[in-house]
Amino acid sequence: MADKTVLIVYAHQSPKSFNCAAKDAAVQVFTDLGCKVIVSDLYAMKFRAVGTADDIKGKLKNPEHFLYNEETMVAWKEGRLSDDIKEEHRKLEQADLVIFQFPLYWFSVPAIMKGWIDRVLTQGFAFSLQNLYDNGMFKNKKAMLSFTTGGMESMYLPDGINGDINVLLWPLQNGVLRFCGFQVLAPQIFWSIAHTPPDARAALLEAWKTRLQGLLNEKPLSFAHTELFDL
Ligand code: FMN
Repeated sequence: MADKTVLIVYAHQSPKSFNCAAKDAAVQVFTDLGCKVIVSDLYAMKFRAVGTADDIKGKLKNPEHFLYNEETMVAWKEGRLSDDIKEEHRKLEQADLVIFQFPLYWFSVPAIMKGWIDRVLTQGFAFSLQNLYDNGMFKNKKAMLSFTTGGMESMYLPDGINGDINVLLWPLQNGVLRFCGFQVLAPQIFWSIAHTPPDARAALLEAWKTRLQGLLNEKPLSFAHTELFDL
C-alpha cells in the first residue's frame, strides 16, 4: 500500500459539505495507510471547465477549422498543452487509484468536473484508437465514482421515478473510465444526503472509511471484453 498514489478529483464549493467530509475521509485513510495522496480541488483551483483553443500553446494545425481533439493531441505530443492540463496529466500518471468525489448534478458530474474530463483526458495521453477499453492507456490504474445525491435510493431503482442509477452511471463508468482502460470499482453512493440527520451522516462516513481501507483490493466491476468486438 505504502508505494501507492491516490488522486482525488474533487468538486464541491463548500468545505462544510458532506462531499468535503467524504474527500477528507479518503485523504485521511490513504495517508494513514502510507499512500501518497493528491487532491485536485477543482473549485478551489478555479479549474477551467471548457475546452478551447486557449488549451494549446503556439500555432494551431488548422486554425480555419478548429478540432479540439486533433489540436490537443498534436499539442500533447509536442508538449504545447496549457500548464493546468499538463499538471493534471502529471498527477494522473502517478496515480494508481483515482477517486472522483462530487454531488450529482443533473444525473451527471458538475460542469467543472466534466470540464476536467473533457480537457485532461486528452487523445494520445488518455486513449488512442489502438488503446481503448481492455487495451486502454490506464489499464493498470483503478478509478471510481463517489457521490452524493439529492434524490432517495428508491427514486433510482429500475422502477423508480428517476430510473436505474446504473443507466445514469454508464456514460461515466463505461464511456469515460472504462474507455480509457481504468479498472472501475463499484461506485460509492451517499443517497439523499441533505435529508440525512447528523448521526446517520457520521455513520455513513465511518462505513466509507472502512470501505476505503480495503478499496485497493476490491474486485473491479465487469464490462464487456474488447476481444468480443471488431475494433
Ligand atoms: N440531485 C439528484 O439526485 N439528481 C440530480 O440530477 C441533481 N441535480 C442537481 C443539479 C444541481 C445544479 C444542483 C445544485 C443540485 C442537484 N442535485 C441533484 C442535488 C445534489 O446532488 C445534492 O444537493 C448534493 O448531492 C448534496 O451534497 P452536499 O451536501 O455535499 O452538497
